[in-house]
Amino acid sequence: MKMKMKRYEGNPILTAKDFPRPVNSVFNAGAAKHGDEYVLLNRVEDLEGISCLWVARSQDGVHFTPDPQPAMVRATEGHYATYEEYGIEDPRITRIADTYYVTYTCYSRYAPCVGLARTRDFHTFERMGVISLPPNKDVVLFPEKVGGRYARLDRPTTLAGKCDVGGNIWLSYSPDLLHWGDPRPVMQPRKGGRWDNKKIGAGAPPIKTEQGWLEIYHGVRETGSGVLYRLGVVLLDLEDPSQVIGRAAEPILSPVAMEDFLGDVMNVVFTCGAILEDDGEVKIYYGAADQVMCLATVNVDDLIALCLK
Ligand code: M1P
Repeated sequence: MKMKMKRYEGNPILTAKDFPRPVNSVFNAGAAKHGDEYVLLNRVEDLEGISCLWVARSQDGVHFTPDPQPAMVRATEGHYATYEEYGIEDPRITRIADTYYVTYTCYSRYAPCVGLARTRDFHTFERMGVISLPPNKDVVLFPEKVGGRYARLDRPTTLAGKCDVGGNIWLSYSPDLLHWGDPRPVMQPRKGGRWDNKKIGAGAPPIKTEQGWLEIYHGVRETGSGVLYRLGVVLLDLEDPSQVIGRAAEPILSPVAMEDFLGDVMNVVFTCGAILEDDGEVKIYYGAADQVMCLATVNVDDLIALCLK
C-alpha cells in the first residue's frame, strides 16, 4: 500500500499578513481540538526576531482566524524572564483529562530549555514551570500516563566529540509533570546519507493507536546548501515507549512545494501538532520554511503501515 499524503491545495493556511499587527512569520504551531473549535497555538516571530505564542481558531480545521492579541509572550521580569529572554517557540499541546498542557522552547543566553504551561479554555494560560536543563527542546507529552507515570519525549542536545551522535530522542517519566527522570534513549539519527542523519526531534505529541504510539518527528540532513528538514514517523511500544516497534525508512513529508523554500529558512517542513479525526484522517499542521503554516492530511493506517513495512 502506498502512503497518500495530501497537501492542502490552499496552502499556506496562515501567513504573517493574516495577523492584526505587523509580524515577520508564523510557523510551527501546536494543534488541538477544543469543543467545536480547532485551535492552533502558533509561533509568531515579531519584526525584531523574538517569538511569542498566538492562538488562531477555526471551525473546519483549515480556515483559521488569529486572536487580536498573542496568548503568551516572553516574560521580561520575574522568575521566567531568565529563561525566556530571547523568546518562546515551538509549542506542543497535549490534552490530559480536561486540561491542555503546552510544552514550549524557552530561549535565553543559556541555550534552549523547556517550559510548561496549561490552559482549559485557550484564553488564559498559566505557566507551571521550567521542566528541563538547557540544552533541551522538542518536548512532547504523552496524552495519558504510561505505567502510572506521566511520560514525555525530548531532545537533550548532546554534543559531538566522544559521543557518537547528537540530537537523539529520549523518553523520561514524571509523577507530577514538573519533575522528570528515569531517562531512556529511544532513537538516534540514522547513519550514512539518510534523510535523518544529522539530528532528530519529536514533532507532534504521540497519537495512541492499537498498534502503538505513533510519533511524527522531524529529521535533519546536512546538505551542500545547508540543512534539510523533513518529517518521519515511528511506532513506539504502548507499555514501554522507549522500544521502537517500527520506524519508517522514508520521510512522510519533504520540502517540495514553493512555500517550503520561500522563507527565512529554506528547505524546512517542521511539525508541532497533528490531529487524528474519528474517520482516521490525520491532519498534520506544519511550518514551512520557518515562514508560514501549512496543512497536509494522511490516513493513520497508512502511517502505521509505513512504520511496519
Ligand atoms: O529552522 C528549522 C528549525 O530549527 C530548529 O529545529 P530543531 O528543533 O531541530 O533544533 C528550531 O529552531 C525550529 O523552530 C526551526 O523550525
